[in-house]
Amino acid sequence: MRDLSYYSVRMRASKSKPHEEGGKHISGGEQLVLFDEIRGAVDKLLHKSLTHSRGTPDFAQIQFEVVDEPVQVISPLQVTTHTTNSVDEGQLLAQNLLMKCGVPFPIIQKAYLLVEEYAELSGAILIDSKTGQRLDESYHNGKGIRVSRMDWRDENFKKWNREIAANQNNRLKEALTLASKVSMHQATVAELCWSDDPDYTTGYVASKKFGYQRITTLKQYGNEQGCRIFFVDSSEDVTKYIDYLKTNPVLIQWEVNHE
Ligand code: PML
Ligand code: MG
Ligand code: MG
Ligand code: MG
Repeated sequence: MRDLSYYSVRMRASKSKPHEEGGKHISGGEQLVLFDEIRGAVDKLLHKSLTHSRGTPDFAQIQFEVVDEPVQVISPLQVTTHTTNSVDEGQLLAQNLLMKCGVPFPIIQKAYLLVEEYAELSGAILIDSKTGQRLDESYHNGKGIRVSRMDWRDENFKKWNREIAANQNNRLKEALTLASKVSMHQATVAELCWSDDPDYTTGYVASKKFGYQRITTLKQYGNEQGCRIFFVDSSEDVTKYIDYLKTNPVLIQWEVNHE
């Protein structure tokens, strides 16, 4: 009988040393595939790790494991793109969008201080949207939370891309997949993200209510400091929230009800 289980395939690559010994993060990647697709997924992730604008890795790990829980299928967030002409304009817009999502301005200011402090983390920082306190410090030695076990199957993504997104790139696919999984959880108030890749200045503010709001200039070209922050409703159980982010398998599917 054909094995219909899903497998989580993950990659992380770093330079100088492995991440846990303080090496520079180069690249990470997630796939959620069927058994017959594992080889192709490993190949894609290997290619990603070896051809990255943050540098050539000298450490990489690619692993797969079967996923026991049922896979949840969700729609991608709706995407809106704002073309901005400067980092100041982009950042101001990001802050306004965060406030619209219900994050008070003083908390946003606190979050930006943490961004400076933790710009080298490869995982996401969780911040209490009411107090600005960091919530994930006691997990994973404070190295940030890696959202895992999510994907968007190529065929469905290509269809969405053709009909909705006008030729977007793989980065949008990966970021929108992650943001859609994250914003699904009721503890997420909003996510703020921009890339740590020096050649990519687009980032976004995402939330269930306002969707995936892309902003084309959130940093200067050439800058390697990235940001991924989840503003969290801390009246929810944070340990369970982190478990959801790390372990609940999610597939994105456009037009879930029409296929
Ligand atoms: C990343 O590079 O990991 C984050 C990219 C965020 C923006 C992707 C996009 O919408 O183009
Ligand atoms: Mg993928
Ligand atoms: Mg990156
Ligand atoms: Mg779980």
